[in-house]
Amino acid sequence: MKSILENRPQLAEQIADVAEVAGYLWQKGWAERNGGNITINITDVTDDEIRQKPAISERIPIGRTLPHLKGTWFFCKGTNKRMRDLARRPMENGSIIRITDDCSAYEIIADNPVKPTSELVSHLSIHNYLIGKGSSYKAVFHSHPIDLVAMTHHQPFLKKNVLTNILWSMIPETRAFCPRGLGIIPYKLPGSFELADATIEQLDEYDVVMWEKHGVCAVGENIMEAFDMVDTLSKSAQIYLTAKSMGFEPDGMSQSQMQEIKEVFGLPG
Ligand code: 2HA
Ligand code: ZN
Repeated sequence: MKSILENRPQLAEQIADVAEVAGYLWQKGWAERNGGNITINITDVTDDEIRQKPAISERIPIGRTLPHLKGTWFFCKGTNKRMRDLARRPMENGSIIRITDDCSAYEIIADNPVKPTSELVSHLSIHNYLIGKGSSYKAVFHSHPIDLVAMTHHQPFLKKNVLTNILWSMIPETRAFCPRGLGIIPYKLPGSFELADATIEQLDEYDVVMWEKHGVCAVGENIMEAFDMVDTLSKSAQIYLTAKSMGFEPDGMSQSQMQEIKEVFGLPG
């Protein structure tokens, strides 16, 4: 069977990046079994032929209407598919969908009728929010980073910006490359509208949010950028945990040292 990626180098490159990141998520132990999901808005790299492609699935309701998704296409990891399989065979473990014109449903158009991720309502609600505010961000991913999730099992860390400050203070790079910090969402049912809406609220302020006792959700210009932010935060979490396991509370950089980085790097916030 001919893949939609054939003779479409830009689309193929984006899917290759998703596959590369899927491999990292598996190698890092952040994506057990079917854990985690990735969606990217590929509308910019569609062509007339893609836009006219007939559906290969029925029309599947999203469960809500997302008006900013009119005329958009996404690549999505499949529900119940393994991240490690997405890494090796992205078009067998994910699919390309098009949002229907009434913005309340989607149809799969290629390559295989693989139903998208169980967190699709969160992902599409986030894409709808990003487009609505004029953002150029195209990638959303969710995974289960061990160190960061462990830190959400401690109530004092869940107060606003407590984790952000601990993680920023572990290494200058985290302050510099994750300048908006880390939002926190109290536990909510996976795949629920409540989780989707709470995530959107936090994305107004943060590019990376923790779902308490579950995982991380990050957005970025592209999938590599979104992954790099979580990877940097996870590095900080590991430094914190390593210091604790050596028997001491890490000092952390001071507020004035972090302020200096903010000024020198011209960081937002
Ligand atoms: O897709 O991680 O939160 C599997 C999940 C749901
Ligand atoms: Zn999850």
